Amino acid sequence: MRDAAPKTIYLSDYTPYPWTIESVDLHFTLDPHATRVRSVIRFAPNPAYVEDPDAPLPTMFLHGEKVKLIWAEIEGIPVDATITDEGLTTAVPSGPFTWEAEVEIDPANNTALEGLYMSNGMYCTQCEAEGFRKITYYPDRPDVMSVFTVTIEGPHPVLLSNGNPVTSSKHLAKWHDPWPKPAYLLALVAGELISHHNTFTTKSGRKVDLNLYVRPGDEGKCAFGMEALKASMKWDEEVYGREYDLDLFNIVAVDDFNMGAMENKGLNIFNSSAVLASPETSTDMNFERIEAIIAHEYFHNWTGNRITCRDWFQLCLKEGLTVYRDSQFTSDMRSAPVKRISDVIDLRGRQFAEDQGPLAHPVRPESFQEINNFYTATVYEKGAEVIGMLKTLVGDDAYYKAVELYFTRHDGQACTIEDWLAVFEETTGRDLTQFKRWYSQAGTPRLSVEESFELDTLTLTFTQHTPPSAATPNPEPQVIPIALGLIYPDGTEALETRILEMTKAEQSFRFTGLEDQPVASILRGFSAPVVLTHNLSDADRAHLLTHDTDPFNRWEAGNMLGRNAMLAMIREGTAPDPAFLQATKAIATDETLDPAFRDLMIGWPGPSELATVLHEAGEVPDPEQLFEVSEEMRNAMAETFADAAPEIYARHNVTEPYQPNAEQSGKRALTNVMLAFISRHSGTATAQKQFDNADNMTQQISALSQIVRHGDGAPALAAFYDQWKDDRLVMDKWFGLQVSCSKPEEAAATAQRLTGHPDFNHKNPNRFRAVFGALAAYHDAFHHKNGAAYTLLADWLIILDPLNPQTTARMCSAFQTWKRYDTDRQAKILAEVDRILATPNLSRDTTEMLTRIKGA
Ligand code: B3K
Ligand code: ZN
Repeated sequence: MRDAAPKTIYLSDYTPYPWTIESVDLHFTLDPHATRVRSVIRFAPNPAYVEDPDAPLPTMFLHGEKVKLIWAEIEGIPVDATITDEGLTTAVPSGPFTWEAEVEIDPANNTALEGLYMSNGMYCTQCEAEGFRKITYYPDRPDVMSVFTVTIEGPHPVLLSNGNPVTSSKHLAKWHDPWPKPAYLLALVAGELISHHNTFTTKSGRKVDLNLYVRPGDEGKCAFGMEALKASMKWDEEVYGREYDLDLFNIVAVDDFNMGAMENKGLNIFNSSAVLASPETSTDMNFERIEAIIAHEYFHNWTGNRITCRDWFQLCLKEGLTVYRDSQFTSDMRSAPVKRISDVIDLRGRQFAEDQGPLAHPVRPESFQEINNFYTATVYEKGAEVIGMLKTLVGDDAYYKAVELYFTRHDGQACTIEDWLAVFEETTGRDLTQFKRWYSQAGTPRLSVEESFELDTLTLTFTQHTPPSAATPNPEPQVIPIALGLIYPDGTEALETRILEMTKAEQSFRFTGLEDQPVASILRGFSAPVVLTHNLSDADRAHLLTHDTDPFNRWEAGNMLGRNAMLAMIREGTAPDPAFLQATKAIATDETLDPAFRDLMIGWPGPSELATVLHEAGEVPDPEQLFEVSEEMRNAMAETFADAAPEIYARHNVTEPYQPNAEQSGKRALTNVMLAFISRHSGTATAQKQFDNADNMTQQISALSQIVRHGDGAPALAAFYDQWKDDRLVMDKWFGLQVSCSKPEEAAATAQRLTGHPDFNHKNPNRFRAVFGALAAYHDAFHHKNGAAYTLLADWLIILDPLNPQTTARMCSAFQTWKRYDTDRQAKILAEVDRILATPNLSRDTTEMLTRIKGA
């Protein structure tokens, strides 16, 4: 229900909870529509809150939503409570006391997928951020940590909760988690599940049982996830000295899930798309994502669970750090440059767009209405960039020393960003006051550089400026670590990477003793999340493209050449730049380079990134024109690669048994780009052959997309459907592909047609996102001037909101870039936003998102 006046919560209002909780006992008696939850909770006055232990305590408030109270007692005496939609208030004794209660909940009708709900006959939970209050009455806030014992009664063969099993008999299981935790980490699973089992021995010799629980039929998709888990456990011991702390680690795959996965203590719950993998059904990208998510959730055991957040404003404390840790892991397991480049592409695509629009907020927001709306690219990805900058500034040794101090000092606590920064200040003696602006200021800093060279001295003068936003009207200069190298005209290195620490609005750095004027390679490794303006000539960029020793900046030089080529086509109507085409071909055919890196080097900015760049420059992007120039570039590339593409394709086509490793997936990525050129230039015979012979999803689906784009897609789509109709994860791909391979003017109609398909189920977030995520991500289609995609998405958001506010609200971000476009498109988007906002009883989640998107 929409509140009459939605409440805004402020970071500055934080106060500790008046009680601590010594222990929590929960007893679940499962029933689809009438699950009973009995709770026994031991409260004691919190010394951090009450100055005078004899002073009367305030009345107690417990969160509780959509729970039916059957009875409640304090110290055995029935409670006289005031109950609202948000919780319960009652008088309590002044000393320690025991609360006992029984409530009833309805998991089968819980379509929001928050709290206890059912998915394909199986019970599961999702409690972060504020879902526990839909299970029972409780102080549902992360700074209230306690030891939980959970008993589950139900007719299911598998009954799971956090921690270690205490007793288990037919239809009853008791679990105890010795580690104090906030309620958001509680988990329960019950169902007919099959375990894929393995073990891991920790560095101190503790043998840990590992289980991956899946639905019958999915047993063949567990091996990769299990290996990824073991690799993560080993990596965290080796790199961060973190050992696992229970005898058991369980992962459960669930089909209906609002996000990727959840780090519940000892019982991670995963969207099946984020854990189930097999060569036949998963692409290389799926494998890489699964490995990263398994690592991410596992790493939360220390960064999130053992040390959690004091309040939800501190979300980046666990998420930024854990994303940073999982990116380190992927870099170590695969190719570090490829990982860095992909992360930056993603950051620019999602986080920079967020910062550029009405949803801009600091890494640590200062207010919210619905915390689920703040699981954003800014909190996660920019939050990780901030950790990376800190490490760059203090150096590797100091970084690991500070993190070690953080682990020892704060184990078992609910912490803040201040606690995190303090360990760095103490370890290094640095004052991080200014650095902290990265947490408190919204917006992407613009960094520009002027160069002057005299005799043997190069002077670089940097200026920084962050555009004001509603969240941060008066941004101040940030600490920017600028990784710099210098390359002489003959291609040799004049200066190895060094870190310039910029703290002022304008700052100069001098480099003397140079033999010749070098080309500056600035922001190596993308050392700070800023927009850099460096007016290099195309010749200098080509020089860096060939000679830079930093792989990121090598890629960036090519990326900027591509961007300039695209901008010239847009602004001046020129043909695709032959120099860019040839430089791309030279890299793609350079057999000394890693195929994965070559694959990345063949790219050029897509329509969405170009729209960001044009908006930044004060121009209005025209989606139709962006589509046309992108097509023109693809045609020119296909022509340029007319001879090379079949050669590269033949040379790198992987025929050995499928392995999801970096080496093979790099080759498949490269050959699939070549397949796109071949199909565009010479038709789909090669693609059809690849489609017919493929023994893995990467090759099958990339061939299918070429056939749909450039040939007669219907028979191949039908064959694919027949082959995979019983595999829901592959069917998600089938749905998504048809939208993204449609012509821009037809994609909305395709999506609409697909919503009528018997296999479309809007209640399943994966299927909903397969269709509408694909539509929203397809720039030229989503923003087609006919406005059909805006209307269709709005229609379906109105349908989904009463069922699943979280997924609805998240999808609303498709509208966040509305201000970039012409007045006609703006009006069309705003009309849809208003239409959704006018829906009676719109959720708090969606209301907040759309109100912010519209702006003041
Ligand atoms: N911590 C969870 C995200 C919970 C989202 C709640 N809306 C997964 C993760 O970041 O690891
Ligand atoms: Zn996380």
